[in-house]
Amino acid sequence: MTGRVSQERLQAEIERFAQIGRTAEGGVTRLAFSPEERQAQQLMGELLAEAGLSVRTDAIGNLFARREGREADLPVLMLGSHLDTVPNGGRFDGALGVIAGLEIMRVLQEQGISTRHPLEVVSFTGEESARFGTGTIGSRAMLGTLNLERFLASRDLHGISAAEAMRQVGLSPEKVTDAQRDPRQIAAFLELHIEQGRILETEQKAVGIVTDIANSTRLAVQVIGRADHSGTTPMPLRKDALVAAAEMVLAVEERVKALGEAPSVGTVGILHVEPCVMNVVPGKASLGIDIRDIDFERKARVVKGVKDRITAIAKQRGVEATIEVLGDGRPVALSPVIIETMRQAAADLGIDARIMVSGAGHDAMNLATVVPAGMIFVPSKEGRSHSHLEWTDFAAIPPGVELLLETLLRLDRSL
Ligand code: HGY
Ligand code: MN
Ligand code: MN
Repeated sequence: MTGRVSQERLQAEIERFAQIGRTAEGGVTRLAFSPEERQAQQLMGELLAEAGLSVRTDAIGNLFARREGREADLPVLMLGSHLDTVPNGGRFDGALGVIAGLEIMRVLQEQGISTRHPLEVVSFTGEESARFGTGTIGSRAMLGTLNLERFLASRDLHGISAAEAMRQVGLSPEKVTDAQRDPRQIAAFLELHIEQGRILETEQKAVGIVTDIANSTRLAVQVIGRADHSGTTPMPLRKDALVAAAEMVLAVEERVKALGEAPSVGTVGILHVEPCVMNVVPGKASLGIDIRDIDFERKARVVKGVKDRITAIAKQRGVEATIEVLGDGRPVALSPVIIETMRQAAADLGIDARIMVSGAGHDAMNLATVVPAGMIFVPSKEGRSHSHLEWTDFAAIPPGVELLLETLLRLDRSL
């Protein structure tokens, strides 16, 4: 049976949350631990409370809303995603998954449906790595797998540490360990998300059922050359950090293509130059590199190839290069039981589903290491995401939310 969720309500909430951190171009900027993220969490908490749930915020800033079940001592069925975004990002990435949880709670309340398991809607904080170079902060803090010391010391573009950013929005970094939860409290985790790719749109499929989530290796590279006068330094005598870095950027692309396969991707998303003035040969350059794959060993081969090239380029150009590994995530397989439940539910509901992998990282990849986890995708227009042009037709959202609801109800009966 479909037709339970309200497309109008989903659209209204997506448009309402899109106003929090709205940019001039119509995108959204709600960075991790920013006032905008806290404002969105606060509003979501109020709406979930209106839907009858009891709401709390944990020590790292995750929002949890609980709906009691008939068997209170059962572990919770958890669903949700994140409300933070990349700078000038889209209104669907993350927010859709939390708003879908709100919509499902509203439907259960309206239809007087009770469940065996208690349910929890979660909005994890800091899913995007955009601000501090490491992502899925809230879900890893909850699972106790976040390197707290490194995270709290990490700094954003303005030199603000994560600890300071937390204090600025009323959170206490010294209490972050209180966020840890015993995974045995969680029966399963479900996340609805936009695909952020082109497959569903190209193949005209209504939803994606995710089997695996790619994970990333993130490298911070510092290139130290020698700042010199741009007018008086002959070319053969230069130690130009930016030219070396430029060669390294091209080497990332070349090594991924040479050593990887279709799911292998590599991106240099950050490049800083010092002193960044036209009459000085750049003395320093720093790069942020993101390499991903759904195959851990293949990703490791690509990462080694990139590191070797960086070292060779530095040697050849007489500059120094240091490589710091910010993160080295293992790709994750999602729960076969949940995948099968979703596949069967989609067939029964007449929702055209496509089994697929996720090139993007999600909180589900952390939950999946300790509890049964599943993900559902809805189409992204032209695959665009992490851009103000991110779009999903509102009519394309209900099938994903219906499938999420039906999967939740089936897991409630079967787990
Ligand atoms: O970067 C990612 O894959 C996700 O969008 N946070
Ligand atoms: Mn994202
Ligand atoms: Mn996301």
